[in-house]
Amino acid sequence: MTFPNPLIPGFSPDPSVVLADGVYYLVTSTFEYLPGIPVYRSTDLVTWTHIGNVATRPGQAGVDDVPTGGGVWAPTIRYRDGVFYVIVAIAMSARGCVVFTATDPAGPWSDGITIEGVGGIDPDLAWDDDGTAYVTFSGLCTSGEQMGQHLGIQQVRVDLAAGKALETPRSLWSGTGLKFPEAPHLYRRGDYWYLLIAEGGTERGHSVSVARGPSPEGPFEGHPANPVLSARSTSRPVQNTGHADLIATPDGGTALVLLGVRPLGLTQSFSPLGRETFITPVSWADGWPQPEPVQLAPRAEVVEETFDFADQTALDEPGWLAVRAAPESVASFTGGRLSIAGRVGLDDRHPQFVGRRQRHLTATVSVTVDASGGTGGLAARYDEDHWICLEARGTVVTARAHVAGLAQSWQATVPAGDVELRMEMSPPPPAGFTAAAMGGDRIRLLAAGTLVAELDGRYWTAETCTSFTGRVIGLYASQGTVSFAGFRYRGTET
Ligand code: 6LW
Repeated sequence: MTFPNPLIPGFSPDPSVVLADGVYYLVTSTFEYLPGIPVYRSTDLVTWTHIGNVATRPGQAGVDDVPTGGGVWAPTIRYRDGVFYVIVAIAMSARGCVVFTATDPAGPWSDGITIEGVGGIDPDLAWDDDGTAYVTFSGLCTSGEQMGQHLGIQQVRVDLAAGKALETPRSLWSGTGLKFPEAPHLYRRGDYWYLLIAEGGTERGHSVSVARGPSPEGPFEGHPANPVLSARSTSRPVQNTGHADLIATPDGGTALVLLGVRPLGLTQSFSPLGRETFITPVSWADGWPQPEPVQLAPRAEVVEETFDFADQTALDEPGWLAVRAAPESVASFTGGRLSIAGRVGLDDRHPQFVGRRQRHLTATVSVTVDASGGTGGLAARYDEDHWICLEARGTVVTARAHVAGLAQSWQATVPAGDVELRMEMSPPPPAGFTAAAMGGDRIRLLAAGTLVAELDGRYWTAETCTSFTGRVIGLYASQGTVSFAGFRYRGTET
């Protein structure tokens, strides 16, 4: 089979996928954003629909106060006896390792039960023939002097209903010696149990390694040719490939669904859309999986989305996100418009912002805004330290760029009443030893059709922000009440 790549573009890290009764379901990480854990559905592993989210109600994810970069890390989705399970670590939160269940993956999902005794990240869930449930995870010290130290791949047998580990964690494997052995997944195939892991860290060293053993508890023997996949020290267009999950393809083969980035510029340095989901075919030799290097194959399509806020269900579409809050708690519908009451700026950890993932390197996003009663407009953010916006207030529009405490602004005057704010993103020029060709994407900020600022997007990328997420573009207010008549997104890779 050939696949489009990225498979799920834009802010879609740590994918996990399951096949249930002939249908594929895929989940990814969301960190401090809500709703948490998007669920994508496909019947052919090629075309995916975002059908819902796991954490849609207050308290399920418990990310209201997590530090930036914390929250929902690396969910695993599995299916057994008519029930879907999502197991996930809520990092830097008391929620810990949580299991959600649902009979319909579109939701609703359960409130989630914490599994006591799993100390780490990236939990996987697997069952052996007699129904024993195993949680295999990446041991990580989360407090004290050893905080942040990786302890290798560990495992516990668990009682899922009681939310308890049935033993103290056992060490399974520490990988080949590359840093950060993490993202374990455990599978049975033929006579072996396979333990797939990521190593090398989630940046350019990211790699996939595999071990196998006679039982889910091991002992595990590593593949002599590990890592079986890595883009490190290559010029491949898809870098950071790792954090993978194995899946059977519709034609009877195997594929690896995994995380990668698309770094732009002459030196392949900056990835505007963050970590995305890719897929690559896997062959089997001597009982070992051998993934092919990940190919770049963007879909030749133009995606156009228009949200008319006269339709009060506009925010029900599952792709809307807000920061440490549910989108519907940030915005409301009044007078055929979406209105946002602003209290704090975009540099706050709880901004009044609702947005959507930027999913294409070439994208135009625009809104129609009335800022006669407040301050707000259109923003693109990675986190509270890294964002850009077009901020309307009366008849003045200010373009602002914030990067790690550095700030710059540009101003324009616009007519009173409704004004169109627009951001245009496009890849850098393809060649030439120039700052532009070495940089990130080009970002143009326009108000009422007039260019207010043009920026090098390198400062809002996976490599320059530590927030683990991607670019989210949307509407915000920082003071008073700002109303929006519509939101338009147009994206293409061609
Ligand atoms: C995730 C770890 C990783 O838990 O990054 O890329 C962490 N892999 O496995 C956050 O996404």
